[in-house]
Amino acid sequence: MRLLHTSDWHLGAADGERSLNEDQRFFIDEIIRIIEREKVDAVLIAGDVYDRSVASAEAIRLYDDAVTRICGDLGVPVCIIAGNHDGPERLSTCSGLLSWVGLHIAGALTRSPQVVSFDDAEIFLLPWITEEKVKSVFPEERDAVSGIEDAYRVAVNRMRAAFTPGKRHILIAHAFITNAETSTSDRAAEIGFAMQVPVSVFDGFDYVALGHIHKPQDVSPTVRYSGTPMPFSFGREEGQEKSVTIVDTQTMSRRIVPVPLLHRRTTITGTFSEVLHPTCSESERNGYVRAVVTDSYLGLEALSELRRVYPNLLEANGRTFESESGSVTMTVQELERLADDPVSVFRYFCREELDVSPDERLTGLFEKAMASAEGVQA
Ligand SMILES: [Mn+2]
Repeated sequence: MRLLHTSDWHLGAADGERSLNEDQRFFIDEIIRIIEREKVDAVLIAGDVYDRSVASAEAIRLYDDAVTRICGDLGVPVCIIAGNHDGPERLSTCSGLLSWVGLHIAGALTRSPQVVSFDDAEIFLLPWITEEKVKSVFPEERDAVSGIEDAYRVAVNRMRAAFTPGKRHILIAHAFITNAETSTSDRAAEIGFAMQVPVSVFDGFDYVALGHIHKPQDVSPTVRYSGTPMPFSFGREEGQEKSVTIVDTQTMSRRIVPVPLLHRRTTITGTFSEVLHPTCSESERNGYVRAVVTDSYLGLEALSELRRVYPNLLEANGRTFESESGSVTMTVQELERLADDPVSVFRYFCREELDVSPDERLTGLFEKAMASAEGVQA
């Protein structure tokens, strides 16, 4: 059978105040097109379906639409595990009932392995776990578990003991494997070494479909991160091609199928004049842009000039007065918010143009002047 492995959809994610719903709707359509074109028999989503444990209404609509089309319209089963961003109970609402129609969801760890059986393959579902979770589900193992690696060994050993001989054994998991390469949007990766597990905990499976790390990569010949279907950060993720992985359980060969993006992500660096006259492609200019201006301070006028060139500008970074070499990053929303609050504009002006931080007396005088100007207008 042909399995499509994807992960980290982070439905409901935003960049600052910019909603990414449109981008997420776009990649869902693309993935559905790939499922049809590649004649996929089952879809594996390896955690972080949602960006937050209490998902927004719009995020739930996206999810509902995606699984209804895949499971319902196409009749292709979907196996989902909860990642660290998902609310396990919310994600797995009615999971017993939904498995009747081919939507298999593992929200929280259970004592007996959660497994979906197909003709030639068994798919084991291991949701995001912590050391404490494993100790509470398997109290008899309490003394044997010290650290996350032990916790994984306990959970995965139960699965290996349940293998049906003669079938392929596939695992879906959401974990930080030692030496995996991270991106800026891998927030959980910052938790550090205590959360990392060696790849050897997954020995014995024919394929491990991982989620959690956003860059697509092989961790071992049988263990792979599919990566996210779209970039969520500037920096290292800008150059990554996003994709899904298709695994053939007969040959255990796999193919990486690129997922096109609605908006690319690009950092444009240069003097203000260079940034205003970019040499980048149209798709980069019209995508999500971070402008890094090396020779001037950015105010509202500069921002509106930048926006004329970059319709989807998300971040602007300019020089600061505080130190000669320093720079200050502001999201577009922060700069826009300045426009709604005259006192903030005044403070910004004093800092940027006069190199002083206005004290209370000065801001008080400004407010008085504002009030009297408004009085004149009224
Ligand atoms: Mn995660």
